[in-house]
Amino acid sequence: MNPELLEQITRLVVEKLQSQQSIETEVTEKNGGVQFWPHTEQKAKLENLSSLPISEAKTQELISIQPYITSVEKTTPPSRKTDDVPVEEINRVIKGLEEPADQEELEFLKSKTPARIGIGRAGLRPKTESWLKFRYDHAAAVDAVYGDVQEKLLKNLQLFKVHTQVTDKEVYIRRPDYGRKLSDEAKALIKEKCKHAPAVQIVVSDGLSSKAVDENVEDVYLSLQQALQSMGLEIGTSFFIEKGRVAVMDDIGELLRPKVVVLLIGERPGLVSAESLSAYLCYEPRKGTIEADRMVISNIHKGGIPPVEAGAYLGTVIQKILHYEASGVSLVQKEN
Ligand code: B12
Repeated sequence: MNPELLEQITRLVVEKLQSQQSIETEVTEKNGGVQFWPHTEQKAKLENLSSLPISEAKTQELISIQPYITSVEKTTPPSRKTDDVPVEEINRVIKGLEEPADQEELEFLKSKTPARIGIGRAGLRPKTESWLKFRYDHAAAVDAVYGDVQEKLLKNLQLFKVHTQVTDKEVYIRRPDYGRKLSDEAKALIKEKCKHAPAVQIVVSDGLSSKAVDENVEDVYLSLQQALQSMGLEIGTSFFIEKGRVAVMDDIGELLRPKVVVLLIGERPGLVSAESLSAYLCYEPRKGTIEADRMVISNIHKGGIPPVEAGAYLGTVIQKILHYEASGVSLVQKEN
């Protein structure tokens, strides 16, 4: 992506999120209730903010949240060979129920979820096209779990690679505890190469979807870097962990003693998206850190939270974590 455009987008998003945050703080202070993270309501908030005096029109043009995928055409990946398939076949929308009792209500319900509802059936079985689509999505999910992150991507982002105590993917799936611990070689390499005790340590891991990393990490990582730099926050030496789990951040905390660890990791694939990325955050993670002290921004992909926007948003969350010296439930408690 063009670095200037990236910087422009990051600046606009940070500006917008900061004004959004001040509005939320006002509302929360008035209501005095529990404050929830707003990232799942992004779209509605963006619409409501149209009267704010920041360069709205520009931002709206640059960032758009994609609607749920509903047609065969939109889910056809670019790499799939389409030369020998008629265009009208590719563009055909899965029809689903042929004579629903209430067409309008069904359309309304379908517009609210990416789940496979109202897809009809043929006798006792699913229709052939729904069944094929299911098989296709299932295969994509399996590929995402078993695949490897592209070396080229790691090279481009200058991330060196280390391993957990997991040897292969079968062990990874059966023994999550091994994926939460760094190997001895990894510990030595990290100690040798990384800056000690930075404010923010960014780590990338394939987790349960290498596809999620391939598709999204570059944009999230670059916009997160931009956001942190613009806030004057010190970033440590980033690296990649193969076959990692979320709690591996505790080992990283012990080794490097950063204030905040941000782990960009592939999510378990569902049948809607196999390329969804999460960013898990924790303030001073250590051995014995409880799950409630971690937090997550999930659903980062082109049909969910756009990666560039997620990177910028993460920057503002990190700023908050550093300010309150807490993350997760402890952060919410301190904030209130
Ligand atoms: C699997 C899963 C779980 C499993 C994790 C089991 C395990 N050991 O793997 C179980 C059922 C225990 C679970 C529980 C919860 N989950 Co959950 N979970 C997921 C799911 C489907 C996949 C996560 C994943 O792939 N992680 C990556 C892999 C590599 O991580 P891992 O190391 O194998 O496992 C760790 C993470 O999964 C993490 N984790 C799982 N859920 C959550 C939620 C939060 C808030 C945090 C901080 C961490 C966390 O805990 C695991 C152990 O360290 C996501 C959906 C998604 N699209 O991401 C929802 C999701 C992350 N979970 C969610 C929620 C709300 C929860 C709960 C708070 C539910 C509840 N009310 O109790 C709890 C919190 C658990 C915690 N660790 O703090 C939400 C988070 C929403 C948000 N953005 O804040 C998601 C996005 C689902 C959703 N769409 O609502 N979850």
